[in-house]
Amino acid sequence: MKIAKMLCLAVGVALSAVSVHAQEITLRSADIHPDGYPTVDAVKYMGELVSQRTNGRIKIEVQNNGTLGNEKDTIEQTRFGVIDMNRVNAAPFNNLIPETVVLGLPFLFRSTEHMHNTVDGPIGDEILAAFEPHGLIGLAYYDSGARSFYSKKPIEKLADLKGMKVRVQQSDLWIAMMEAFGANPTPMPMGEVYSSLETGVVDAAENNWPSYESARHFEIAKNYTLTQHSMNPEILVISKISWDKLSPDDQKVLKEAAKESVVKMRELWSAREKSSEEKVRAAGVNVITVDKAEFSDAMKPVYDKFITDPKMKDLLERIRATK
Ligand code: GTR
Repeated sequence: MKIAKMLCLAVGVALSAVSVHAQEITLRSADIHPDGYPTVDAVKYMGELVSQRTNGRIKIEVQNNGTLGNEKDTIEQTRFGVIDMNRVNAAPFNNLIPETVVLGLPFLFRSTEHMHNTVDGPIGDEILAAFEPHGLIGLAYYDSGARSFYSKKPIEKLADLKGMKVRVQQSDLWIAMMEAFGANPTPMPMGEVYSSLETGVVDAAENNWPSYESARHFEIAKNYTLTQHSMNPEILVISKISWDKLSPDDQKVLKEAAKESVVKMRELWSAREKSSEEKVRAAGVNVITVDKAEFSDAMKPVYDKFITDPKMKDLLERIRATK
């Protein structure tokens, strides 16, 4: 009788372990971009891989279009486990995680290849590791091209930015950068830029071709000036609270799928950069080329302000030395 009871207990424990193990998990992932934007499709692709590799047990549900809130707010919600995953640009992490600042520094990356070699190697890993003490696990970097100004009045030289009200991302680095360009920075979430341009709260903003196109800012700010002042990448994170609930095997599946989604994203990105550029050019946007040296020469105060301690100096030097 005693043995039978013990057996029953053992079977019960084993069964409950199985059911805990087989529990379905749905990870909600935030993104401000619309359907079809490369960041959105990349995380969906990662979700397909994860679902295949866990026999449908783990799913990623991408809630894009900013339905979960603006980037700064969703970062906080991700830190507290309200949102599981988040694809955000590096900029809104800057004030929280100083290591991310180096990635957005003006005129730092010499080419897409230089940026890839930096984020794909030990420097990229080191910056992702800096997320953990802040309740986030960094999973991957995605491309974001180069950011350039767009404005109602054409910007043809540095002096044209003088006193211009320019929307920037919510980051002290970006505020300092605009001040160094001579502009008047107005930080705000991306979702407010269209109406702010429309009503004259700002005269200009800056972004890559795909965002300029997809957010339809080209309809109001019809001059796009190829300053290409920053190649700040996108970052995919998962809440440490959600991460810690996963088994080491499941964590491995997620990490690998995130890495594979980077390859896919880069293909999607280069195609989208071209199609977005074509679309806005066809819509009659005035594309302006400038003397980039004039703009980059004005950036010394930004480096002086943010690259102060030995750790940041070392990071910067290693990025510069990367091929
Ligand atoms: C886009 C980026 C977004 C957001 C946006 C912005 O290029 O993909 O995550 O940072 O720029 O300017 O707010």
